[in-house]
Amino acid sequence: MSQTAPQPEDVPLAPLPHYIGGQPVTSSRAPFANVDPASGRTVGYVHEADAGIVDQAVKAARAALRGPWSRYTDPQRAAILRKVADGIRARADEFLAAEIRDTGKPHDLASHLDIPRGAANFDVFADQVANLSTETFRSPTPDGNGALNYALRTPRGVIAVICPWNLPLLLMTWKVAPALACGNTVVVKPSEETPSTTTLLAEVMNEAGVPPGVFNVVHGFGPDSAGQYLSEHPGVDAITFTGETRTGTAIMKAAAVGVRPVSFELGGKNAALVFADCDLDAAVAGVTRSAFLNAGQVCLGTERVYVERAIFDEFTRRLKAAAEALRPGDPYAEGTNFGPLISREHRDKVLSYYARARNEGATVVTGGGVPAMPAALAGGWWVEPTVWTGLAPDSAVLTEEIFGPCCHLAPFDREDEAIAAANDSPYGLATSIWTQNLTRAHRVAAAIEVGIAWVNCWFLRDLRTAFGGAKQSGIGREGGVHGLEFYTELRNVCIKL
Ligand code: NAD
Ligand code: 6OD
Repeated sequence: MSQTAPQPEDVPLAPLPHYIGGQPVTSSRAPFANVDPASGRTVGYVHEADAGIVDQAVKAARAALRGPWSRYTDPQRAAILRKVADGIRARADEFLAAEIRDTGKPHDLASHLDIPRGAANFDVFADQVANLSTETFRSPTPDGNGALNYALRTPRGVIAVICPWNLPLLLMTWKVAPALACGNTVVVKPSEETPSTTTLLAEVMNEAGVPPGVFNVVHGFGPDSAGQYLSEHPGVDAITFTGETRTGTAIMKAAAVGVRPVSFELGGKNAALVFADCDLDAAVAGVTRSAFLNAGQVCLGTERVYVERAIFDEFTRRLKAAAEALRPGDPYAEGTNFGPLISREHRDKVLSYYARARNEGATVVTGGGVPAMPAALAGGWWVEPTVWTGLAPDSAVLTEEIFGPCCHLAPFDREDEAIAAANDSPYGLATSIWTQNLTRAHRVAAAIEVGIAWVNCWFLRDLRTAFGGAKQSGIGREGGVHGLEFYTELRNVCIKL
């Protein structure tokens, strides 16, 4: 993948279209601006769907369910998904440029995580569906002849896929790949902040030979726009959503009409537990990554760190140094490893928590403001990586999801005290535990109320494993066969022998 910034003439001038039935489609609502978060400049425009466009997309997806797609065998769908993966890899530079333009994230991050994982998701779910089995039972009957029960997996139908902006291609393909692997059709609503890679994927779907109408894209916002119209549309059979817990609540109300199933990956307020017996270098590096990767805009990111008192001062000193070594800058520049926040609105929200922490008497170990950036980036949505100590446990800074590059460090004396503090949250997405005591690692991992517990690592993902949150961090699990449970319906067939 090249590391050259795209030239101005590469910036699309025509608004990005929706994709319906394999064709680009425009709409009559005024296009909305696509802003580069690194510079604050408008770099393109995007068509916004009205209710009629969403209806068209859902009908195209429904029609495609009855078309050739319904006759593809599992291995045939797997083969076509592998072509989609290859298609992303063949156009990796375009995906990379689009993702960086939409998010401002460093080239290094997008080229190592977002784009390769976007492709890998199709390979993984191709493997999963090619090896999928169902249960059979030979059952006793009163006449002694018995009966054979077996389960058939059928696609759920038209799936609405509503996506966030933080890892746009990665998180969208994480849903689209299993949905298509199971024979469903999809209508995807990317975030209004990051419309580009989903639109590019529609082209790749066509190139890979995915039948028209199987993959549809509608652009727009949430309320009174594409998101609401899609989640309320009666032609949608199931909704998979990643985003804020509050948005999930609105979508769940829409899904209640028609009793449609949902799969939700929602917010978090994740805790790291750092014990005095940890490998300190690894723990500092791991917590630095988990608090500041993608400028803290990772649902799995750490905003609360509990550190055993014996190493608290040393850990704080080292985390401060690591935060101060991060290099914000041009996403394409050598050495840039810290990007901007996604939007002015999100920057204002994060800065409001920075102000609140100061007002509540936090010790600002580092950061807390807006970095001085060179002129070309001065209009972007930058904030400093920030570390606090000294806040009361019930502070909003410690109970609400900020989704920015910041974390609070608090000392603890006993393991049970650290576990209780970590669990004192309405969220339960992920945790990371740093210790070299294996027995303690198993004990603590079992005691923390989360969907994902990492020991001596963070965001180390095997895509076949279950992914999802406890409490208000989600409903259901995606990943591996667990995702396939959501994207299929089981039909039991009972044959009297
Ligand atoms: P968001 O909830 O604001 O938006 C997500 C999507 O929902 C967007 O496409 C948006 O347009 C749409 N939307 C908004 N209101 C809607 C409505 N009323 N009806 C239908 N659709 C609507 O989330 P975001 O700001 O894009 O992403 C950040 C959030 O996502 C954070 O809370 C983060 O924790 C969460 N997230 C969770 C995971 C996870 O796996 N648990 C992963 C990534 C992000
Ligand atoms: O790695 C994944 O599979 C995944 N779903 C990551 C989510 C990251 C959230 O921001």
